[in-house]
Amino acid sequence: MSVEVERKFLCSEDTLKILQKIGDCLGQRQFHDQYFDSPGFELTLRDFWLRKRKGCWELKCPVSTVNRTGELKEEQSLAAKLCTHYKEITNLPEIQQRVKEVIEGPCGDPDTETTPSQEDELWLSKLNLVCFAEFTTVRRSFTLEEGVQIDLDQADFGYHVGEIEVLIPEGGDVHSAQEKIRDAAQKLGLSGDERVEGKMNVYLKRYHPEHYAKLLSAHVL
Ligand code: V4E
Repeated sequence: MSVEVERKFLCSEDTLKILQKIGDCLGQRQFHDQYFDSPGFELTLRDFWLRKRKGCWELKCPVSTVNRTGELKEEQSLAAKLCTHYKEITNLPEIQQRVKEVIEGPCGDPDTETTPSQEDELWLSKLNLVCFAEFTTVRRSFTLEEGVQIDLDQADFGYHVGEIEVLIPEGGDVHSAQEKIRDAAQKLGLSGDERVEGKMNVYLKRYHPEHYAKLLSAHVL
C-alpha cells in the first residue's frame, strides 16, 4: 500500500515550456475513469474515492491528521496546505472489505460478504454502489527528478489541470514529500498559494451540484 502526495496546478504556456526543457517526458496515455458511491454518498462524504480505471479498481482513503501524541495538527506549512495525500488501495478483496466497513460499520450485515471471485456487478449491487461520475482523460507525464512525477491532464469535459506527485510507502515521510513537491513547483515557476481544483471538483460542480454542495458542507472538497 502506498500514499500519494500531490499538488495540483494550472499549467500555463510558460510552465509547459520549462517542463519540456527540464523534465523527462514519459509519454502520453488515455484512460476512462468511473467513480462509485452509494446513493447517500456514504463513501465520498467520508473522503473515500472508489474508482475503476482500465479494468483495475482503486480506493483512495483519507490519511489521519492526528500526530503521534494524539493531537490534531492545527498548524500547516504552505507546502502542506497546497498538497493532498491519500492512501491508495489497489487489491480488490482489501478494497471490498474497506468499502463494506465504511458503509456498514465494522459489524456489518454478513449477507453482504464479498469474495474476490465475485463479478464486479455483484459486489457493487450488494453494497448498493452506483457510478456517479465518469470521464476520459488524456495525460502527458514527465519526471523532474527521481520519484517526482508531473502529469498534465486534459479531461473530456473541458478541464485542464497539472499535478506534481510523489508516492511514499504507508507511514513514510509525508513532510519530505511535500518539500520535494514545493521544490519541483519552484523549478516550474509556480507561484500560486491557493489550492487548485481537481477534475472531480469541476465535474461535480458542473454535473452534480447537489452532491458537490454536500461535499463542500462536509469539508471534503
Ligand atoms: C482524492 C479525490 C478524488 C479522487 C481522484 O483523485 P485525483 O488525484 O484528483 O484524480 P487523478 O485522476 O489525478 O488520479 P491519479 O491518476 O493521480 O491517481 S476526487 C476528490 N478527491 C479529493 C481531492 C481534494 N479534496 N482536493 C483536491 C485538490 N483534489 C482531490
